[in-house]
Amino acid sequence: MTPWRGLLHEYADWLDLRGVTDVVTLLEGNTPLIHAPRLSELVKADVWLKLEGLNPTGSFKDRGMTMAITKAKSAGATTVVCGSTGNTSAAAAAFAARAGMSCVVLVPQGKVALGKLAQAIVYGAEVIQIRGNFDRALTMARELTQHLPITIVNSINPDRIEGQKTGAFEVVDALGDAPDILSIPVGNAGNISAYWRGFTQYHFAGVSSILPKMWGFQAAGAAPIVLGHRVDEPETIATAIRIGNPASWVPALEAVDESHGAIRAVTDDELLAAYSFLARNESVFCEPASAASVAGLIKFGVPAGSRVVCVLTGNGLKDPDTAVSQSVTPVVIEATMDDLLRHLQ
Ligand code: AN7
Repeated sequence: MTPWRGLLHEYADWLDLRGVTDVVTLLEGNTPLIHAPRLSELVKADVWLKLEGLNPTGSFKDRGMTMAITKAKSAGATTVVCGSTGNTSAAAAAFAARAGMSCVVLVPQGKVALGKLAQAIVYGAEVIQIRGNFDRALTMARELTQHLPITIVNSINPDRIEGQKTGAFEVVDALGDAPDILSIPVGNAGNISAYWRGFTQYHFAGVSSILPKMWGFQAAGAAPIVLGHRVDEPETIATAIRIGNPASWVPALEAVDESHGAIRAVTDDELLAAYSFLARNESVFCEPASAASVAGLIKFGVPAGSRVVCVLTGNGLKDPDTAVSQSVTPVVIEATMDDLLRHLQ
């Protein structure tokens, strides 16, 4: 077996690699698709989990970033920028460092999970916290490209979506066909659009016999697509998807319409219940936003016996504050066997 060479090499025949001279990769992709026996039993379906938290920077963003940074570098760019709720900035910082490029990230002050902020800083990006939310950060990142010679690597950059569609390829490659339902958290709505592109591309090339229904889930406090209007002050514990005006709103709706899917909302309580369920029952520690895909299945149910893939977009270690604050604080005892036995009895 030849070792995994990263997405741009492995899926070269399926990607638009025009103009690419030098591939920037951290050997992203090839993430596990694991069966979820307890969740399957709970929802009476055959549920699988795509562990995107096992990418090099701990989220699915690496798929789009290998492509975006590769293309930017090939085009001669030396600096990239993104607005981010955290994961995009971690991935941009890492791939930019690998490419020898500078990276500027704009993040909402106080609303980025600690691990993600740490990543962007340690990878050497210029991290700027703004007194505003993600939507404002994205607007500023876009505007910055008018003032400085800098390439934007948010998902409004088409190279991002092109790279992220490989998630769908891997699902089909692992299962031997597309699932009946693909369940996925929705924030800026790039990933649901990217998966749909991947599934349709494979299907029309004859690789899969079916197309999945695309089920997207937003956090109830940040659910513009569900509500049908922009949310000016989005709020949710799942800071990754604390987004009120998704850039890929239109393609996401197309994916849902064409696939006969839906975008619905789950509350923070529902999402946190799914987050704990996954950790305790499937030994999968994802970040809160990722659990929206599972919370949605539990809340709305699925047709009996269907095959479902939930995309768990990011690693639970990214957000230690939520993990700890949502759990019982570990007890402290004297360092004696008496105390230990007393506590355990
Ligand atoms: C873990 O990092 O928007 O619907 O700036 O980090 O494609 O936006 C992150 C989004 C889901 C939503 N799960 O995906 C960012 C950012 C996790 C995420 C989403 C994000 P999109």
